Amino acid sequence: MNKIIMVTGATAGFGRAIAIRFAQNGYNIIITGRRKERLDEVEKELAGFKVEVLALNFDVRNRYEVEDTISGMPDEWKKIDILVNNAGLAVGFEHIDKGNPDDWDRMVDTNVKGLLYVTRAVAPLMVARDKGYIFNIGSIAGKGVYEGGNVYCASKAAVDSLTKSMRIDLLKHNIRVTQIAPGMAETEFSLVRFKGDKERAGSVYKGFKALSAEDIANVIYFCATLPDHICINDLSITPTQQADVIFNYRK
Ligand code: NDP
Ligand code: 8X3
Repeated sequence: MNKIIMVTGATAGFGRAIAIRFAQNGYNIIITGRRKERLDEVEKELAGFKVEVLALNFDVRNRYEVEDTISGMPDEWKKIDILVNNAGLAVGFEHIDKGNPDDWDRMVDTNVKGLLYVTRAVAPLMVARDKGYIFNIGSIAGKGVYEGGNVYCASKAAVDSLTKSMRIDLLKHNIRVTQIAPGMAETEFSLVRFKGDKERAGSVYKGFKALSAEDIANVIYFCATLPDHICINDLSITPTQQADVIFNYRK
């Protein structure tokens, strides 16, 4: 019986790369996302690896949709070995006095509440089997702050805090919990943050070699395949030319 991994936000970036990395290694995959066409494309791509794929089209911000969709999965898919809470985004870059509260809602609702809703639906399935592994995708922006990062940084600081707390709560159930905190990685992240402005998004990654989605997928695969008694608690991963959220060397 193949192991099962569920990856939220698998229609792009880290989520898609993580799904592919685990499919290459024989895991059955549950992928989720809002964009149905993209989900269908990734589903087809994964089927090429001769594994089972379940594509779930929901918005992590919608608590009832999350609960109904996950509780409605066929029983054989409920034996989730690994959950990757990856769906998330930054929207906007304004100073706090000029920020758009709609952008703030999107970030808090997705990065914090969405992660909680999915965890609340999946963790009991792991507790019932007394095993499991949860990865939360935080950010180095959750460990330090930068100008204009305000609400995004706060949402990722919440992920940092929740990860530590979940590890304690799930300790007696043999469930590993790891935070992955990346620095700058070239995905659709900046395109979303700058609301479709390709030039501005592209300029974020100029003059140095950014991380790729595959880099993050490889690190997660490494953690997940360590012996069961080892739990990597927290990993900050930056490009070599990025020291932290402030210092970044560009040629
Ligand atoms: P992408 O924009 O490339 O991918 C984001 C994914 O999240 C998409 O699949 C998107 O799918 C999904 N998503 C967003 N909102 C929702 C929602 N409400 N419900 C369901 N799915 C949603 O960005 P990344 O791959 O870079 O980002 C993945 C995670 O990594 C995020 O949590 C981000 O904050 C974090 N991160 C990114 C870094 C970077 O530099 N790229 C660095 C540090 C952390 P869809 O739109 O189809 O719903
Ligand atoms: C994204 C990383 O440094 O661009 O979470 O904020 S950073």
